[in-house]
Parts: sequence; structure tokens; C-alpha cells
Amino acid sequence: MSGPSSVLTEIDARLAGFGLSCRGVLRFGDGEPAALLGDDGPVSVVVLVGVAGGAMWPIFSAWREAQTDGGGADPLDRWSKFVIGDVAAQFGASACYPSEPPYQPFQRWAMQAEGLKASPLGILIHPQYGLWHSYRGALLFRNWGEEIGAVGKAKAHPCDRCFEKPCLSACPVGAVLENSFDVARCRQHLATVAGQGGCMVSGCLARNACPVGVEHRYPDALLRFHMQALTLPG
Ligand code: B12
Ligand code: SF4
Ligand code: SF4
Repeated sequence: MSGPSSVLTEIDARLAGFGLSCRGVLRFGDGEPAALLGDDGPVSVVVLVGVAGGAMWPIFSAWREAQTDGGGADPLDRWSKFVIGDVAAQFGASACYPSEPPYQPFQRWAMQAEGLKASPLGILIHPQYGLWHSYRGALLFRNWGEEIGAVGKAKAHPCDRCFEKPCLSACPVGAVLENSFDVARCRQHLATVAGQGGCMVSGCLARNACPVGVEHRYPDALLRFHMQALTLPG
């Protein structure tokens, strides 16, 4: 994270209250074409907002319990829009979200901004947080001229030093192969008694098999929440 007075530090402090953080910054311009998102003109700076570990879970859960409709069909997306949209407005930015079509290239942005690389599972691995991190949104700054601050980039890729690659042998139905993920096969297994009692209860066994960042593993309730979302059609 950058110096104490940077805009990014202020944004990060607001996000921290919700268990979220600034994950990385992309600057467009100076030879790089500006990102075109929506109809409001080119975006010059994108700040990735994400989750690293399970800090947001109790905050999100309390919000959800306070909603008369339980947060609706996609409560985490709704909460993310509520929180990140508000922070964006406070800093004169707009926002976009990973699950909102047309899908913005969050993983490509994260590779560029945080220096992360894909694990054999397809999701990006972080040297500190392992597979226990994700993105909840991005703040979009248009015509941003001043310095915003910076987030340190990963220097090492954990999978390069992992010779056993336990993530590739842990799936009971072989849905995870190096560089490909058989979504239909995974979903079929999740619908069985074994899947309901296994991955659906304690999370994807392939993701759980990775030894990196285990101390940041999501709480079981959050894993169950994500697994339920994975079984929805679409
Ligand atoms: C559609 C989608 C799915 C679909 C299909 C995914 C698939 N594997 O085919 C389903 C519903 C099955 C799914 C499942 C999951 N997903 Co998903 N998914 C998405 C979503 C919404 C869109 C992906 C997309 O099409 N992007 C559009 C393209 C253009 O974006 P892109 O960044 O440029 O794409 C690059 C990357 O995808 C990268 N890439 C992808 N796989 C690989 C593999 C290798 C080897 C390499 C080198 C690169 C690479 O290359 C692309 C080109 O640069 C993204 C959010 C987003 N907006 O990206 C989340 C996202 C990718 N999913 C995410 C997660 C965590 C999951 C799950 C683990 C969820 C869970 N149960 O906990 C599972 C399992 C994923 C798996 N093993 O692949 C996270 C990944 C975070 C991370 N650490 O990287 C994302 C970013 C959402 C988020 N909120 O953070 N997902
Ligand atoms: S188990 Fe090894 S290869 Fe698989 S994601 Fe973790 S570090 Fe990478
Ligand atoms: S959730 Fe279970 S079935 Fe699906 S890929 Fe992970 S280990 Fe395999």
C-alpha cells in the first residue's frame, strides 16, 4: 500500500470497515488505450476491490440478516453493490462488478495489477492468500490526472515451486484438469449424495487441497454459500 496520505489509503480505510480491501491499481493512458466501460467516456484508473480471507463474512451476514427479504436472490452481489457503490460515490468514481454482464476481465486486470498468475484450477493464486481471495468490484475513475497510490505486486508464483500439485488429484470425479475445469461434471457430482455430504459442506476439495495460505481459508459457512451458488444453472 502507498504513503499515508494517498487517495488509495483513504479508499482502503473505508473498505476495511466492510472486510474488503484495494487489491490493485491499473492506469490507462501513456501509450495504453483507455478502458471503455459503459457510456460515460474512457476510464483512466481502475482500482480493484476484493476479499482476501474471510473478514467480510460476518459483516455481510449481519447485513443480510437485517434485510427483510434476506438479501434477495444474489445477496453477496447486492451487498457488494451497496458497499462499493457507496465508496465509489464518495470518491467521485463509478463502479463495476465481476458478476455483472458484460463480464469485465477481472482476472486479466488482477494479473496485470497484482502480478498474479492462474493456478491449475483456473482461479488466480496469491502468494500470501493462496486460493482464498476474490474480487467484489472495481472503482472506475474517468479523466483521473493525479497520483492515486499503489499496491505492491506479487513477486513469486507459488505453483512454480509446488511439484506435487495436490489440487489436481483431489477432485473425486476428475473435474479439475490442468488448465481446464469441467463445470458440468462438477455440478453432476455436487447433486449426488456424496457431493452433498462432501464438497457442498466443506467446499471444493481441489481448492481445499492447496497448501498455500491455509490460514486465510474462508469460513465453512462462506464456502457453503459459494458452493450453493455454483450449483445454480447458468
Ligand atoms: C463465468 C464465471 C464462472 C463460471 C465458469 C468459470 C469457468 N472456469 O469456466 C462458473 C460459474 C462455473 C464459475 C465457477 C467458479 N468461479 Co468463477 N467466475 C466467472 C466470471 C463471472 C466470469 C469469467 C469470464 O468469463 N470473464 C471474462 C473474461 C474476458 O475475463 P478475463 O479476466 O480476461 O479472463 C481471463 C481469465 O479467465 C484467465 N483465465 C481463466 N482461466 C485460466 C486458466 C489459465 C491456466 C490461465 C493462464 C488463465 C486463465 O484468462 C482469461 C483471459 O485473459 C468471473 C468474474 C469475471 N468478471 O471475470 C468469476 C471468477 C473467475 N470466478 C471466481 C471463482 C472464485 C470461482 C469458483 C472457485 C467459485 C466457488 N465455488 O468458490 C468456481 C470454480 C472456478 C474454476 N475452477 O474454474 C473468481 C476467481 C477469483 C480468483 N482468485 O481468480 C472470479 C474472478 C469472481 C470473483 N468474484 O472474484 N465461475
Ligand atoms: S496445490 Fe500447488 S499447484 Fe495447486 S494451486 Fe496450490 S500451489 Fe498451485
Ligand atoms: S467442487 Fe468438488 S466436484 Fe467440483 S471441482 Fe471441486 S472437488 Fe471437484
